[in-house]
Amino acid sequence: MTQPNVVAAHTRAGVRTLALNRPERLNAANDALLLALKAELRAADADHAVRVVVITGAGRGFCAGQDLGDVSGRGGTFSEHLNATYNPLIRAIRGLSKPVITAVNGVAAGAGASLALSGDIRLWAQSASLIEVFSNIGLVPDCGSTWFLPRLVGYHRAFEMMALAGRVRADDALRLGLCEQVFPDDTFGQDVQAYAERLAERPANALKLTKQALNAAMTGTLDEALDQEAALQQLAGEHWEHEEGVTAFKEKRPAHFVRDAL
Ligand code: LHQ
Repeated sequence: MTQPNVVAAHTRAGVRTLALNRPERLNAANDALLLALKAELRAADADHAVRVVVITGAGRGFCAGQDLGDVSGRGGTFSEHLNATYNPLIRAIRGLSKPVITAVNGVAAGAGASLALSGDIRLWAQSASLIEVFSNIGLVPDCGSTWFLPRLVGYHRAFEMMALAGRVRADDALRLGLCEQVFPDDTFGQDVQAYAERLAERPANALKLTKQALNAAMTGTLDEALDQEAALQQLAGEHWEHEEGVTAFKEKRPAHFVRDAL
């Protein structure tokens, strides 16, 4: 069962918000938090009322990475730890059939930085920041940072960020493509909810297939992408969302993509 004390969940207007909830540790991750977050993601994926998932942090931090007070004595090797907890979580986010927004309300460090980058849409508060902090403690970046970051900023800038563990602030993050939007701190929660609700009104099936296509295209060839697009377009074209979109266009009215069944 999910422990509500480590991940707080609520749903409004098709948007399920999952707030990492260890604010006194800047939401540093322990096993309970990681397992709870993964369980919440699985539940959100299965729930037809949920059209968008938001991951954010309670308090002034987003996520300070692995809880360093929880490492020694936990048993297992580093790679076992990653394979058992963090990696399934990152895979769950990338594989979720619904858009995931990472709403970065404060500092995102280490595995927390990877988590911040893993969303389909990344929204930042003005005071948020990201630190590839791993080298400060003699570790290599994990949880997908070595995959996400060079694709966003190129090899050289990624290496510099990882080697020097500098803090990237919101304006630079926007310029570098680490986030899509920056909102003021004092309206961040409302702005994220409004953005997510706008996304929730989009055609869910088309977005699911788009996410699938983009994820595959990130590692494939043009030939593979063309084949994949043709296959997925067939599925999209047979879905009621397509008919609704075309009908709405012809009738010069907004399309209505929210129905009980997908
Ligand atoms: C924390 C943490 C934290 C515990 C802040 N743990 N308490 C690693 C190992 C194994 C396998 C899996 O993968 C990984 C991946 C990783 O994530 S490695 C990276 C681990 N994270 C870090 O090294 C970050 C450590 N934290 C910091 O560098 C700073 O706290 C940052 C830059 C995040 C924020 O600095 P400040 O805004 O100045 O806050 P603070 O340092 O005062 O922290 C506030 C409190 O949170 C403080 O507790 P206290 O009781 O003194 O108020 C910190 O001890 C605690 N905290 N991060 N990761």
